[in-house]
Amino acid sequence: MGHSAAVWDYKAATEITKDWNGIDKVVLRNPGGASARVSLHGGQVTSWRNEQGEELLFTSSKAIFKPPKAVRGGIPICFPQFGYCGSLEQHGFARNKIWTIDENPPPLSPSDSHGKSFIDLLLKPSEEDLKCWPHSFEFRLRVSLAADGSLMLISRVRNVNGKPFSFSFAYHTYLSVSDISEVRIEGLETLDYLDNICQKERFTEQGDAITFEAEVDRVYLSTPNVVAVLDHERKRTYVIRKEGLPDVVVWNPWEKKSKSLVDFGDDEYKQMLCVDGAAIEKPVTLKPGEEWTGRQELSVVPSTFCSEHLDLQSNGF
Ligand code: TA6
Repeated sequence: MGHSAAVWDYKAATEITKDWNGIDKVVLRNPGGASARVSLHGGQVTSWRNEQGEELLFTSSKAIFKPPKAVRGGIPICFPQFGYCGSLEQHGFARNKIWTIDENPPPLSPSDSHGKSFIDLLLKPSEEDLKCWPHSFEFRLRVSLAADGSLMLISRVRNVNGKPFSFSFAYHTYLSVSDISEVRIEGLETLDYLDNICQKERFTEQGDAITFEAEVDRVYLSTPNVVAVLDHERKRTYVIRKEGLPDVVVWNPWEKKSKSLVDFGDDEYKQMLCVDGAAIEKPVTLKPGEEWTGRQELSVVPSTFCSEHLDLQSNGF
């Protein structure tokens, strides 16, 4: 590779190829050898690797790579509806659509570009979409990989409609973990959550970190902007920083639900955990011309970097 960081040509480090369905996919690289892959099918991040080439996102060995169905893994985007909270199909239609590359996006702050490999994608509703969700929008997604290997997703949804509209949203983030029974989440203690296993009944989380010994399908409410997922066995901590996303979805299908999913291996629940920055409880409402931004940054720190240092109370960015 022979590039020193100083002259690393980030633009050249962004490669566009085609997958076997002939759909464009983008590969982002950084000077240290980390990489990320983004498919234009759903604007879905399908891979995020560290400098050692280790995959940090889970993808099922049974995943179906046949559009329009979203691939079981990576980071599908739930928009304009999370789950079945509305009249649309589960998690909305954005994850099933073919996005385009946005050659001339409205500017973001310089720190969102400087020293990063990135790609800008755009989704606009088709005639078909407008029939089931009659609201004109422009959804701009920037995916960027920084020199420290962190992965940032910035979504900007603009209302280009004549009337206000509301939507819910989630970055459905499939994290790869060593052994789910050894994983804990810090930052959601004592918070209320809606339990999707109990008809969305509202409960309050105990005072301790969240651990896993059964199916979990919850939406944590009014969460801090930093949450940590500690994978002791891999001595790795995922740090999730977010903005404009008050809720956090936590999902592990465990044994029984895993068997009901065609594109998911029976035992794969042991190696994955979904922790999603989301806006669900209070849907986002945009007046004509208004724009919403939702940011989620994923980074990995060694587990020795214990949560006290993570300042889970900080405002994220
Ligand atoms: O909360 C996560 C969730 O809504 C679960 O209920 C489960 O259905 C999961 O998403 C996966 O959804 P999918 O439509 O991708 O099978």
